[in-house]
Amino acid sequence: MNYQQPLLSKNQAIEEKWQNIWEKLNLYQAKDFDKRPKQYILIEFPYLSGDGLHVGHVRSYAALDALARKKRMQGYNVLYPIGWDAFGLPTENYAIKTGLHPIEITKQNIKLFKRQLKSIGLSFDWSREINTSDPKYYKWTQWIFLQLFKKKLAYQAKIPINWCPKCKIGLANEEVISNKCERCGTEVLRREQKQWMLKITDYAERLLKDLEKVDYLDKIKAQQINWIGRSEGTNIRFLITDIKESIEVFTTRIDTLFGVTAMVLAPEHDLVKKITTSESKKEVEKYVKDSKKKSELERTDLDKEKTGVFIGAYCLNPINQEKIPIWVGDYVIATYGGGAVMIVPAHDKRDYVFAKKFGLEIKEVVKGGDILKQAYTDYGVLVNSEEFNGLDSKQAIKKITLWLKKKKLGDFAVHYKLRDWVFSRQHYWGEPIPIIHCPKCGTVPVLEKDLPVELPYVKNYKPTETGQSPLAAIKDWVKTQCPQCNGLAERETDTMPNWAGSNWYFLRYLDFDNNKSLADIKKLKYWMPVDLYNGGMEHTTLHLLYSRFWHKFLFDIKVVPTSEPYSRRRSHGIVLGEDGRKMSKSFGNVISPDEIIKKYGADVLRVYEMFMGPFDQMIAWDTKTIEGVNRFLLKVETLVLENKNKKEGKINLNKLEQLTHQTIKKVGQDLEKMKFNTAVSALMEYNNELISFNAQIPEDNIEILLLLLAPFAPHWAEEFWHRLKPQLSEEKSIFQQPWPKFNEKSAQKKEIELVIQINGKVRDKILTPVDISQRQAEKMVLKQGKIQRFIKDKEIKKIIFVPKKLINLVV
Ligand code: ANZ
Ligand code: ZN
Repeated sequence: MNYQQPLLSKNQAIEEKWQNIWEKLNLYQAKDFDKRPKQYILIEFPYLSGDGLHVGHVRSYAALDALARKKRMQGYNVLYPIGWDAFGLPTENYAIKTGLHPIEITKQNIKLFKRQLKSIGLSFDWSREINTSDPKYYKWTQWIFLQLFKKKLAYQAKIPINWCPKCKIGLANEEVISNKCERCGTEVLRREQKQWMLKITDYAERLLKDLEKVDYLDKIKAQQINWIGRSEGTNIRFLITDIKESIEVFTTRIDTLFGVTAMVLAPEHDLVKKITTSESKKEVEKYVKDSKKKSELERTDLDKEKTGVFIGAYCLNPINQEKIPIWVGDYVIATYGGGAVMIVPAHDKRDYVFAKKFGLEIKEVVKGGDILKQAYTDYGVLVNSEEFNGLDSKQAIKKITLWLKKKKLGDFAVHYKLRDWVFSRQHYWGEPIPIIHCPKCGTVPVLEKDLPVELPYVKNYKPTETGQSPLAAIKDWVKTQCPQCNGLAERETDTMPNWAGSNWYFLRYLDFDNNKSLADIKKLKYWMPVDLYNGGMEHTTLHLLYSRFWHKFLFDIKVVPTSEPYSRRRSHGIVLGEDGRKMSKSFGNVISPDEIIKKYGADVLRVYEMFMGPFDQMIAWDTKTIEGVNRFLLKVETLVLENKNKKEGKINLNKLEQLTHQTIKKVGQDLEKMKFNTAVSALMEYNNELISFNAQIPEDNIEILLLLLAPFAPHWAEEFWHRLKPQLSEEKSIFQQPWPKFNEKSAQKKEIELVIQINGKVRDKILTPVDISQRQAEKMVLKQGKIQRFIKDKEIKKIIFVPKKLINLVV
């Protein structure tokens, strides 16, 4: 394609020149305790990899950079920091492949990312750079773990975990996508293993409720609400016949209690072994074994056929002492409610299918549908329910629950879908969990003064066949002294998941070299909460929820001053390949920012990514549009360089003023609302209008154009600011200029184009004052030579006047 190279890209040295000057001037350093109002703008720090930056990163970094730059110009003390999310599997896998040490790989990756970020000219405060794999950093990640342990929010449990046989690692539910390992795509298995768990469920209610306090995108809030999954209903106990045990279930529809015709236990339920009769034993055992191979998703998929086996035992319906057969069925989740479900085929879809398949009774107890055809799942009026007949479902739920409560057989209950967080990884490249196992004292925390527990050097990073982390093979690291009894003890060899370091990194930026606490409380008080946090939608139920949980915990132990970490959360859409597919090496459609910068310069890349589409929507890369952006910047260049040489002509100053103030208003407001694309198009329009005057325009207007452009195309704006003012020292940056103020009055239209029609046909247009009256308009119109020629000596029969729009003469 044939395009004109913009001046700046012809000379990349110009971009570098300004980057160096900005660095020398310390323009982007945030100042603790400064009197200006603070503004903490946070972008999710990059997860390091050998592939370097992606144009997807650039979209969100450049967007927040534009905001940070504008806020500085508006007089805010802006903190826009950056660091490295450095622990995790990709580095470890690369180490296994190449034999290089993860520390070495991390160093190389940081170097690569840093070079790329700097080449884009982002206004990060580099003095606060952090790295989660630095022992000085992870000392505090371990410290937080110890506090969680002391408050019993970190505990060990033997649980069925998702096990990736290829990575040889336990995965959290969130890391399993359609029953495949998120990282390598291998089918995930179930396996019992002792794991460290974090009790995020203790915070479920607050994580849900406090969403009211924050300004998150609606879809982000909705995802968190669903993930937490709060559900109100009734807990109820069914006594088992013959033995002194009972089954506890949770139901949201206790109004259907008289319609229960079976009980189904999860295969993992403790009672299954205990109460299965000898006739059913063989079949039940096989069923339980087979179900362990299935994923939760497979088990609960509504479209999959329901399976189950009668275990031979019965329980009693507490409301009428009816004998209820007990089954085992794998669509019941072991870890929700009580791990058992009372089956009401008439009023629940799954139960209906289950009952049809196994010939269970379908007993209608709520009127409203045709249960011969399908389950009736809505509320209605109770029937076949003895003393509760005639009540509507809502009343019945209350009354029946109170009845159960009185008999001590049940009560109102709230359950959450949220589970505790599996916090162990059997891997090398993560924070060691600071725990010591002592044969005498049990599980003992490492003393705080002994933190950090540093990762020892190993030769082989491969997880062991037993599934233990490679740390387990370093005998002299594992062997240690118990801090309580000084006896021989062993270190915990599991490490933390890579979410650990990213849970609290935004706090460390505020006090990155503090060795006494994770951050000084005064600094935290000054900067927190984060004013704006941007990151991917894929992090909504993982990182965003986890970090809110840790923050609330830190708030409870008085380490941080706010109960929520982020006041405002937004999300960017991903950048797809030119073919509309997700960028991926295997599709060969990955675009590196390096190649674009080489071809067009950093500012074209930045402006293009702001302009490509609405920020929160995903969008395909498009070379044509980038050419258009290139031309736009070229036109700015021409305007700046040639305005002085233009002849002085007649300029409609009213129109110019109006246009200027409308643009200031639009660009400012759109930036605040993160409508970057429309802000850029307003700048394009403004630029076109300035050119269209075809005469020399006042320099003020060009200054304003450059000031408004500066957050988007910083190098460009800075360079032309200085071209415009050759006497100005290079140390006087455009970014030290105040953001242009707009004047509402000036932005309002003073003149409009009135359309003149004759017999409904457009014949001419004239400029008139906005508030011109019909009589004045008539007078003006009839004076127009062109109109006179059309009318000649015809009689004007009627005049239609639409204020601010048109006048129509009927002749
Ligand atoms: C009887 C019943 C009758 C139900 C009816 C529904 C309709 P949410 O809203 O998701 O909380 N349930 C309870 N524990 C379960 C488990 N461990 N695994 C699978 N399903 C379980 O749903 C609560 C409902 O899900 C409960 O209400 C129970 O079925 C089922 F006409 O109880 B219901
Ligand atoms: Zn001990």
